[in-house]
Amino acid sequence: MNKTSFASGATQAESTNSNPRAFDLIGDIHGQAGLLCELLAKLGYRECDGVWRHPNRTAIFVGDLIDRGPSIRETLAIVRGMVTAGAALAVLGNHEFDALRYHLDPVRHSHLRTQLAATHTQFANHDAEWQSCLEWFRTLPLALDLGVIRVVHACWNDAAVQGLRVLPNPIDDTALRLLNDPNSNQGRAAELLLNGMRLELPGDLFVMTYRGVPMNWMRAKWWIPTAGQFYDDLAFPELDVVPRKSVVLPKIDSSTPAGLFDGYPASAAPVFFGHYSLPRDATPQPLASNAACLDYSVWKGGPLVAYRWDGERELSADKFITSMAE
Ligand SMILES: [Mn+2]
Repeated sequence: MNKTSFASGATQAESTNSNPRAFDLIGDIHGQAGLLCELLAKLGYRECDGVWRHPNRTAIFVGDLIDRGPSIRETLAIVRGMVTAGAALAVLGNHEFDALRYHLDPVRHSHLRTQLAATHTQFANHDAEWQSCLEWFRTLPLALDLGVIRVVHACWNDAAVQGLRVLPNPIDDTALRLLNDPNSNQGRAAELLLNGMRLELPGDLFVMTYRGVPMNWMRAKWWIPTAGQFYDDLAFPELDVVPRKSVVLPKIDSSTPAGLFDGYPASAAPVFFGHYSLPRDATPQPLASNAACLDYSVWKGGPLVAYRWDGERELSADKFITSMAE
């Protein structure tokens, strides 16, 4: 079994570009190849022999390439072509992981069929190509630590990243089953990196989703230390926790998973992620000096968002670049 590092950057970060401080981080695409081409062109990438490249920069995709949009095959062809050619890096998104586990056991994961519908429809007469894409998903790391920056689909957590380093690349079926087991350490780590931090809400608190459905858990701002915060100040995207301002999170104690609720240290390398489907009309900006989300709901008509990183430790709102549907 090939035990190359699964989640570290050192062995994953092989690109033909020798400039270690010129990365373009690109948010969740969800099958919007037109917006992707427009964004790449805006960033100065050009298509040459079928591969989009920049002469001295590397693109990094934060995952969620598939599902929902009209041109999923083309999106995968572009991104995969860039990664294979060394013009880009990519991490696994929860949608790619869901595709892998669905195909491992379609009966057990029949609830994922709706989510995968657009992808399956568009690959309906291209089965060999889809199988090949699934094999490629197995080669994508769950996290990239390049030293100067970090990239993950939803949430960076040191312990979770460390715990997944020993897994094989490509992910074999045994490793996939482990990642899919919610009771294994690897399963919990994968859930955290791919779907982010969830907080169960105490008592009769609930969150109202944008669909008007009340839920007793919420996605939370993992880059902020949670102790002493109100639940409604930690909801992300910002939703109303009902009733408002009623419960403060308890202090971290020995029963709290180590490192989970400590926030993302201000001294750590900038971290880039997607996943959170932020409001499409929001102005892209960093969430902290060293944390930026690049998902502004492209699947709901929002912009495709990139961050042009040139070595800065402190991220800046003027370095977000977007492409928008007409
Ligand atoms: Mn996602």
